Amino acid sequence: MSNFKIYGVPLSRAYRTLWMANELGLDYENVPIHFADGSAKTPEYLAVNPNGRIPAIDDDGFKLWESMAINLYLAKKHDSDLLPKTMEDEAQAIQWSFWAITEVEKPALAVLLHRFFLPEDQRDSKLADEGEQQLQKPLAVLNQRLATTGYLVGPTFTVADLNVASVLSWARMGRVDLAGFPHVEQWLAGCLKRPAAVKARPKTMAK
Ligand SMILES: N[C@@H](CCC(=O)N[C@@H](CS)C(=O)NCC(=O)O)C(=O)O
Repeated sequence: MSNFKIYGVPLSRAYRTLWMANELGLDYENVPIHFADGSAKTPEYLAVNPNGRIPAIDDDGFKLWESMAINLYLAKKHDSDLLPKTMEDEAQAIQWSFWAITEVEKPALAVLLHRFFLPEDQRDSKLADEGEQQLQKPLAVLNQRLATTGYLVGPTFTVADLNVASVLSWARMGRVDLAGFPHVEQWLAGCLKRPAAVKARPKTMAK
């Protein structure tokens, strides 16, 4: 049994953590806490994450929650190439991670829920379309960035790419039209087919 635990089923934001752990080649135990079956609200789990949400980790007694913070911590702890090395580049990785959560996640979730995740009779196409509309501005910002650099920080894949691509995977599952954002389309496809990302994917959705 590993002394590094990742709490959360792959069909959740825990996918982000699992992807990172796979990139780093870490030995981990994936504890299948689910967001919808009450297991995230037990006293035992609330002692790990008092918010009752997934993901969270227990790294040899050190408990941490919030998916972006977990990935930044893991990249830094393992002194990986996934963490940009200068202070400025590291700050940019943090910037893009915050940006994914504040500018992209909410509309991407609306699209995911109302085109993919919810049972058909609970979907509202208006909410999905509004989500896609709200994504246009951040997608343009991302497209412009990728046009000049290929990746978000410097010339190689880093935690910034992982964090942003994992959030944008929802937009892809929700069939957001990326044709107007060719750099995003190419970059996202490349990120999501990395072996570590494929390994992290929920088995029911593997394709
Ligand atoms: N900002 C948090 C959000 C975590 C979150 O909302 N996770 C969902 C599953 S993807 C959850 O646990 N939902 C259960 C609930 O809100 O009660 C993060 O990025 O880790």
